Amino acid sequence: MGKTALITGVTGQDGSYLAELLMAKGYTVHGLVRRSSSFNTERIDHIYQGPQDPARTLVLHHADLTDGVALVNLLRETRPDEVYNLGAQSHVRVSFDAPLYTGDVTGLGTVRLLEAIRASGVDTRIYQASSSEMFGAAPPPQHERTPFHPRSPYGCAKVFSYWSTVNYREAYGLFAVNGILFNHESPRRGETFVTRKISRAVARIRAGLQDRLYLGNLDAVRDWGYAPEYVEAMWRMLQRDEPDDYVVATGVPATVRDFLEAAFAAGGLDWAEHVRFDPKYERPSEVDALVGDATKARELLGWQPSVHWKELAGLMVEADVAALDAELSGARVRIDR
Ligand code: NDP
Ligand code: GDR
Repeated sequence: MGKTALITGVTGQDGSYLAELLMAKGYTVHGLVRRSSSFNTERIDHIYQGPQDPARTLVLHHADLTDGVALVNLLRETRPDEVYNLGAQSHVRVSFDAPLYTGDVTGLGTVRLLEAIRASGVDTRIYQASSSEMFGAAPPPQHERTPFHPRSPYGCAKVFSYWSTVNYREAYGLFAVNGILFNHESPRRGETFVTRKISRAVARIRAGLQDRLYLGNLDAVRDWGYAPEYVEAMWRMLQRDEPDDYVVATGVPATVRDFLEAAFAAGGLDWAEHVRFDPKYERPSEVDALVGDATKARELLGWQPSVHWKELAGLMVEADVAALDAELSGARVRIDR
């Protein structure tokens, strides 16, 4: 019998890559999908199997991280060997506009899930999607022992979730781990995060559908990796003999301006001709520089990234150009990279 996993946030960037990875390893994957008035399963449509398929290995369930009873019921019903908590209000800028909602989903949602594990009595392991945003103002390079100094409601909620995960490990002996992941991107990245906003704009400017791109702070330094490689690290953390916390990062810094320049160059464009500043995209408090030291993940998980920011910019532009070309030529496109 293969293993069973439950993924919250299965419809998101990471959830979709993780579901693919686990299914390829022979897992049956249960995905938590929240109710939406329009379809929100685009990233997993290509691996979806209908409820009538007797051999299906991806099963979707409606629930929500704000609904603790639904989480208990879901745990009892699916009895997973592994739980991956990727669900979150994950947009940092939006968290300033919706701080309570962000705290509820991104912070308390984790405790609801941890309590659901306890209440259901299911013997399982849990991965918590912690973030480099927890380091916030702490200077780089950041590693597992760097003190947290979050700079947004999102970062604060993630710190709460981080410590709750550690606390359930210490208090109840739960196999609970934190992956402290630095920014990771892909052609499936949400369209309002800066890398994807840029790669989509390059494709649209080339096609004559858009002329200007409005951005905020171009000086921020980030450590951008490739999402499919990062979900592999999540899985490896749950295969260890002991639960622990790990930084996952490339260690290679770049500014938003660097990424912008590389992406526009990949599309044969000069960014300065098209990009304009809009203060709307600035944050009330910014995280200036995140650069991770993933030595522990390399040594204990044997994990190493191979894709860095410049190559990432190129592959994201290539994917958005191809997707737009196909869309404009009338074909239906599936983002399956
Ligand atoms: P996405 O924003 O792409 O996906 C977030 C997922 O959470 C979506 O499936 C979303 O559903 C779901 N979700 C939102 N609200 C709720 C809710 N109330 N109940 C249940 N599910 C909900 O994020 P990523 O895939 O990029 O990131 C995955 C996780 O990793 C997140 O927790 C994020 O904060 C964290 N993280 C991400 C990093 C990155 O660089 N990508 C770095 C470090 C941490 P829907 O599709 O319906 O919106
Ligand atoms: P981040 O990613 O905040 O690091 O959080 P995002 O891509 O939103 O911002 C990165 C940097 O770019 C600057 N920026 C802009 N950002 C956006 N979104 N839109 C703009 O127009 C723009 N202009 C400049 C930002 O100020 C920032 O400095 C991501 C999310 O995936 C989190 O969930 C995750 O935890 C962290 O990465 C690690």
